Amino acid sequence: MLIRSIFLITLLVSASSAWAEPKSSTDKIVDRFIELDADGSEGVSQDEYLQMVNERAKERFEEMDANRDGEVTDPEYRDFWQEKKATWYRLDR
Ligand SMILES: [Ca+2]
Ligand SMILES: [Ca+2]
Repeated sequence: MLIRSIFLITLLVSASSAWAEPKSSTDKIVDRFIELDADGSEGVSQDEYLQMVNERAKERFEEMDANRDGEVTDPEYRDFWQEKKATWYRLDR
């Protein structure tokens, strides 16, 4: 059943790519950027861009502020950095 499903998905994917040009990695990145266009103007305004930046910064801050008291202390940032460093640079020190 699983193999049959995988076969059907593969068939559908290859059939759809027969008439659609495969997207380059740049196309995919541009598509993701253009998704920031919240008002449908076909362009990303500074406000639309800053909205995304602010959301990401807020998420990052909440990740750093382990005890959720609104401040990131030395040990909190140290822990955050150690964890991120290991993920980003695949180091374990
Ligand atoms: Ca826009
Ligand atoms: Ca804190």
